[in-house]
Amino acid sequence: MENVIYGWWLPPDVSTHGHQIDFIINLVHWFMLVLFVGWSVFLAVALVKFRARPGHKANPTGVTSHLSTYMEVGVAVAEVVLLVGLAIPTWAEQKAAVPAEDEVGLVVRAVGEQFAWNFHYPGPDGKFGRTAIELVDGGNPLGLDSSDPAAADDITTINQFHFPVGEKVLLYLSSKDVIHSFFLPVMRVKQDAIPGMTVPLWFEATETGSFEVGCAQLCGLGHYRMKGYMTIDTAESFAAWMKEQAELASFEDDYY
Ligand SMILES: [Cu+2]
Repeated sequence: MENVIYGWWLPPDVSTHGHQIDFIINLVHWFMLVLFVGWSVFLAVALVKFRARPGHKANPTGVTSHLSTYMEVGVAVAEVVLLVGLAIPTWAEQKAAVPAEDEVGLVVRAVGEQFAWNFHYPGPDGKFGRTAIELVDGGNPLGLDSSDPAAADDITTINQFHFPVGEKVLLYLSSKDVIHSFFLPVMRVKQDAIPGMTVPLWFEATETGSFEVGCAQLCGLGHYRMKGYMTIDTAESFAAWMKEQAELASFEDDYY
């Protein structure tokens, strides 16, 4: 899928779990439409039926049957079913049951900052190098400690997030400064990035393509330009991109 143009409804869904979220969003919207029409009709009928008119005084008592009470109880029951039967199980599956690192195809870190997304890949050794806040500077936005052997093959990018299709991705989310919100619209992923906390997320893509990474939390004056690029690759193109990034990193090491 290339060059997605968002339509009037939800963006395309290229995730394995997104249909559950879309189902709830659609169901709640239809439910709200029914409620809106129902209450609007009720209001119009009450206004006309109980109004003051020649020969009649306005009737402030209104409806005396118990029908509206039963309807309100019905609405409350439907809302409980939505929450307990649908929303909580969907949430639990996605947020509480996070797969272990050896069950996923890729482990990656994402760190928000004013106003960019930094990504940190552990490289072929599968180990993230040490990072330290005092090492953060313009050329090293994640504060990667180059004296740590595990850091030697690590890849870091700014606003470029690649991952392979058809494999689970485990992402550790954090923030360097203020609260941001990591938003992958087409993956149906949105999670606050909170300084001092590392929040695990997981997802799996069903299609390749180029999409956007947004920040869904007003995080400062530059919030509007806090935008990254997400590329869902085939396994081969992901490996090629990793190799390219590694070459770029070693070139930069030699150069500077
Ligand atoms: Cu932000």
